[in-house]
Amino acid sequence: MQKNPSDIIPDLGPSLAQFLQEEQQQFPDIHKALPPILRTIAAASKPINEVVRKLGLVGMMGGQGTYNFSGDAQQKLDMTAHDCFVHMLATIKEVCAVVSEEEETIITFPNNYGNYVIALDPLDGSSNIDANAAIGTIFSVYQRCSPQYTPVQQEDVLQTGEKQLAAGYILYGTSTIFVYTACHGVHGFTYEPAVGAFFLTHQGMQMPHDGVSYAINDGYFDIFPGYIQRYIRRCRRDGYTARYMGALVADFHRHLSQGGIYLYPPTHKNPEGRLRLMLECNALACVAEQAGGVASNGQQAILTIQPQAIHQRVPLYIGSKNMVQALLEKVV
Ligand code: AFP
Repeated sequence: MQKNPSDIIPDLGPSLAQFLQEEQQQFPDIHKALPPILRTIAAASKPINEVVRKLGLVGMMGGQGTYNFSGDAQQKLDMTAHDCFVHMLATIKEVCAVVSEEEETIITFPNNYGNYVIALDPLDGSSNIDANAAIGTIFSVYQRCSPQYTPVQQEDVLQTGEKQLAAGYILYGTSTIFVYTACHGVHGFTYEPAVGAFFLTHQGMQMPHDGVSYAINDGYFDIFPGYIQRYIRRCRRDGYTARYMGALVADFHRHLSQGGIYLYPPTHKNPEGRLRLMLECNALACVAEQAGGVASNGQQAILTIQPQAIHQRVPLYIGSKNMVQALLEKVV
C-alpha cells in the first residue's frame, strides 16, 4: 500500500529558518544579522551530528594527542567540531571573529568586515564521546564594540554576558536539538535527518522554578566549600535525585525541561571552577534567565561578570530559580 508522505515524515512545525525570519519580523530589535548567523551555526552542527551518530565507524573516537590552551586533552571530535564551526562561520559576512575553547586566541576573518563575534565551546562533554553518552555545542553571539573595518580588539570579545544578542546550544542526545534565545524567549528545534533540517518542537521553554534533581560531581564532596556540602546534604535529606551526566549541556537541558540545579564549585584541580565564563557559562546563563532560571558564580549573576580573559573559569550554579536562590542564601 502506498505510504503517505506524512506516514514517513511526521507533520512538521515551522523550520528553524522560517521561525527565525518570523521572529525577527515580529521583534524588530532582533538584529537582521542574527537569522543568518544562527542558521549557519545550526548548519554547522549537521555534519557533526552525522559523525556523532557513527563515531566508531569513521575513526572519530579517542584523543589526538594534543592539549588545548586550558590543558584539556583534545579528542578527535573536539577538533573536527571546532574546524567545522569556524569554517562555516568564516563563510558569512556578518561574523568578524570567533573565540573557541580549542583555540588560545581570537580567530579573525580578514575578509569579513562583519559586526558580530561568536563565542563557542564546539564540543562540550568530550569525556563522554568514547562512552557514547550525550555531548553538545554551546554558543554566544555578541556585537563588536570597536568600529567596523578595523582590527578586532580584545574588548570586542571580553564583554559581559548581558551584552549577548543571542545564545544557545545543540544537544546531540537521543535526538539532536537546537535550543536558542534571541532574548525574546527560549525555543527548541529537533533535527529531522530525513529532511536535513531543524523543526520547532519546544516553543517558549520555561524552566520550572523548583525541581528535585541536582547535578554535581559528588567525588569532590569532601573538598567542596561548607555551604555547598550543607546544600547537598539538604538535597539528600529531601529525597532529591542526583543526576550528573558529564556534559553540562545535557544536565542543563534536563533542568530547563524538568527543573533542577547544576553545580560546579571550586575544587583543588580548578580553584576558580572548571567552566569557562565566555565559552560555556554566559550562553547557558542567558538561556536560563530568558526561561525564568538563575545563574550565579556564588557571589554575583553570571551575566554581570566582566571577563578578564577568553578562557577565564568561574564557579557555576545554574538552574531553577528557587533552588539556586536557596543555595545562595547559604553563602552568607
Ligand atoms: P569536557 O568537555 O572536558 O568533558 O568537560 C565537560 C565539562 O566542562 C562539563 O560539560 C561537565 O559537566 C564537566 O566538565 C565535567 O567535569 P568533571 O569531570 O570534573 O566532573
